[in-house]
Amino acid sequence: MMDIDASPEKVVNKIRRQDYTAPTFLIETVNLHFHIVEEETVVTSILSVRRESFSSSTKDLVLNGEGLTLISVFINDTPLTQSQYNVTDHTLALFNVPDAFTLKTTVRIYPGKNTALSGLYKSAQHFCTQCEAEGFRRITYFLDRPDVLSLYTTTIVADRKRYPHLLSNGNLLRSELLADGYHAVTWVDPFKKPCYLFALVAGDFDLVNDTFETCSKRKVDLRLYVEKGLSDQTSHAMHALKAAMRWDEERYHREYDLDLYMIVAIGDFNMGAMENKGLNIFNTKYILAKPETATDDDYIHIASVIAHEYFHNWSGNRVTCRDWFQLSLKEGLTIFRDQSFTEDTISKAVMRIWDVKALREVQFPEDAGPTAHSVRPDSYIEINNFYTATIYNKGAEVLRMLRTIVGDQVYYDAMDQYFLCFDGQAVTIDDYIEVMQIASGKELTQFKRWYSEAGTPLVNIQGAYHEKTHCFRLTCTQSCPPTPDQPSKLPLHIPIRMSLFNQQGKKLFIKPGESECLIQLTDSQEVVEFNDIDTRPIPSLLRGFSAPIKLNYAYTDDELLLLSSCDDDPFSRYEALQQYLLRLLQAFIRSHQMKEPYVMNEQCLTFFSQLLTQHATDPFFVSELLQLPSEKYIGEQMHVIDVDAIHAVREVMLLTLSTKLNPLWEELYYKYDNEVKIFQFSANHIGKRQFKNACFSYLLCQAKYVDLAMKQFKHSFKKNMTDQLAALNALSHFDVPEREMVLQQFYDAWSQDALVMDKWFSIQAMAKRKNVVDDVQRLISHPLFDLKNPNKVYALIGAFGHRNITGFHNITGSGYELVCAVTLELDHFNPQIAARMVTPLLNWRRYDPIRQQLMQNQLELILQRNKLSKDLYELVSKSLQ
Ligand code: B3K
Ligand code: ZN
Repeated sequence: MMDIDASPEKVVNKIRRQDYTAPTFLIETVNLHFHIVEEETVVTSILSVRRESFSSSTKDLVLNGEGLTLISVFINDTPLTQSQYNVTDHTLALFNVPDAFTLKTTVRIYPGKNTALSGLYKSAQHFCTQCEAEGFRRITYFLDRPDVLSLYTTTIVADRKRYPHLLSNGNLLRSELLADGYHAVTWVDPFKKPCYLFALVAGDFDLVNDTFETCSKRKVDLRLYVEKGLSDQTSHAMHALKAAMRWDEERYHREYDLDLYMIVAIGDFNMGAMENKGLNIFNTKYILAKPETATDDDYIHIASVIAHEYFHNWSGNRVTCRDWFQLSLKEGLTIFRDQSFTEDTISKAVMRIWDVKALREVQFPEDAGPTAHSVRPDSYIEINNFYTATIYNKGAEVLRMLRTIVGDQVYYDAMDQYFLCFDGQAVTIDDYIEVMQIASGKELTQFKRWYSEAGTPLVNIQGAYHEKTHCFRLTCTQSCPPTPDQPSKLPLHIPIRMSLFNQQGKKLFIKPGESECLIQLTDSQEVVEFNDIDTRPIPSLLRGFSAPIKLNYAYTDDELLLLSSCDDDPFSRYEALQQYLLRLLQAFIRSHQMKEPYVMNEQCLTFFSQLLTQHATDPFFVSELLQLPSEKYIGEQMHVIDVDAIHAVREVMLLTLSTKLNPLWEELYYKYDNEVKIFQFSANHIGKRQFKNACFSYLLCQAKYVDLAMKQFKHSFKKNMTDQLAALNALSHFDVPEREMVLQQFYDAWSQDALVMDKWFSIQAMAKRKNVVDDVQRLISHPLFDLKNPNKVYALIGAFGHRNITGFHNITGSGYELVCAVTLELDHFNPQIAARMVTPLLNWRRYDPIRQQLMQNQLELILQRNKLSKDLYELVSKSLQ
């Protein structure tokens, strides 16, 4: 291993939370002028600057700026001489400035050459921006930090034919025609904002209009801009937007504040979307949908991202973050809000299960690995590395716990207070908790440890029933494993919702009239007693997944199966069955490793067949119950992740369920196929389709059903992407001529549709095939693959590295080599995407010695690269430390 002891701080700058100081200067107004021509853009900025703190020893103003060519700099209309300022790669320092002044700078930038997709860049023929976290400094010199809030006026000048739509934040002030076919448009944003929320778009789009009447009867124009010819794919997004606007009024009393809400869909975008004030910029993936090209999952994710960005208007924009360590203040809160929205509008049960699955498969491993960090981190090298599942999803879970602890009514009242108190300000997580504490009258000091301690807590609960006293006693012990820089942990405030069931599956009263209670753990060990319990009960613990923890309770198999059929909390019912299945799989894995035979028990088969008779009550929920624990989740429970054993036994279990219950799967498949013949986007139809395709995928464990898959492929062709993709996916794992045939047909039908082609790439990257690495390598050279387009990289390389466990971890190491080679290439031009690709390698210590060595070799290769980005350096060096 190479010497990486040369402390990272010396190599690159580490930013620490404790070093925060308030800005010495504020920028009250910002007047921007963009002159866009093909090869370059000239940006003139006029800032009214005021000294805020007189305590600083220096009279200089240091602005951030990256990759800018400075043309001129004036203070109060006087050009500065060389001795009055200094420019470096990252700053513009102005010496000895007055206490209040107007600063005018003019810079030249090259959006067409901006491949990092941060700042102002070109996507297809359009210009667009991405400023969060630190992209604004790539547009003009500025105090690029979220606690500098300013009023913006933006004028854009560009060729009228090529760029008929010139957009920025706020309301339109004027537009005028200029000489030589140019036009100028000026926007004014009446709300103060940090520069990360600035946006500009220039291009030729199809425009879809709608309106929304707010709760106080104001009319808001809704505008959706998409690539020419795609306006037939916008109705779902528009519908979701209006639903989200209404929901936020009703649930959180938040009304929209501008006359205009614009969304622009862009094909080249590093993330999902961005909440710029009044002008959201979206990845096309989270806007465009029609039944023949988008799956039900796509529809659901679109609604959730649309809602997420809309909700940011209050949680993020009106009340923003003081510094980037507070990122979860807006992201955790907004995820929690969008999760509640999809729970209310799609399915409470299934959305909760999906959210917990995502947390366990992505956030738990992150929290147990070398890049583990707390929800409010203490330091970072590259802030873009901190848009993580911990900040987003664990952050959301922390707020969900808070709501459980203070109660719904207090929570929503406190949220009103929060928005009222801090409107127009940049605040901290402490400020937020303070509001909750005052509103609830509850002491939340210990609860705040959730923000400072990394790692997933483990709660062991032991139950003891005393026949004589009719007392049921639970002994709860909490602990949390060490994480980087945090060798020992203090106990957390953990809310555990629970109920008791008797052996017949009947829910018991814990107190008169109450059948559920909330245990609030605060010590390392605590005992909770329930009296007057007639017979030994079965506890249903952590209902609704009331805390982001791992919980152990020594249930018998029968108890788990009883809860799986009787628990009235859908999450706990799902969880009981998952635990039962996990146990079976773990036993199979042990046998597999000892080269001993393993057989499926009858009890499980009987349970599944009974479950299948309950489809009618909620097919969507039942389709979730039918899912086996994922390979990732099983792996997470193992000390050394044995990818081959996990895959082998899981496949055996799927095949056994498939063959043993064959008639049932068939019967139900045809029944539901018939019921959803005509596509409808409704919770009811989605549920039925999910159920039908769950039956379908069990059938397709057997090669004899290839014909059925061909039939579904043919029937759904150009009609229904959910069914189409289910068929393509099923066929992609078989070595049969039909596989090539459908891949070709799919390609021929959709080669012009970039988003559908992403699916085509992903399906092949995720196939359970021995030579999948060769397929991925070959697809990298496919004419439609483009390393510069993030969606393509996520679709092919991301799907392979993150979602094809056996393919990526194949024992030759060729999967690792491929991903590392692509990562290094990406790092030359888009470090943010490179950092996303390298993550499946970071937890290398969890695997067997051979794989460990192979992964470590690749990581070292990356670290040896000259001119490595801060993004990759931070992740890889932490991983190797
Ligand atoms: N706030 C943006 C994420 C920006 C990521 C910058 N690397 C989208 C969102 O979370 O809503
Ligand atoms: Zn967000």
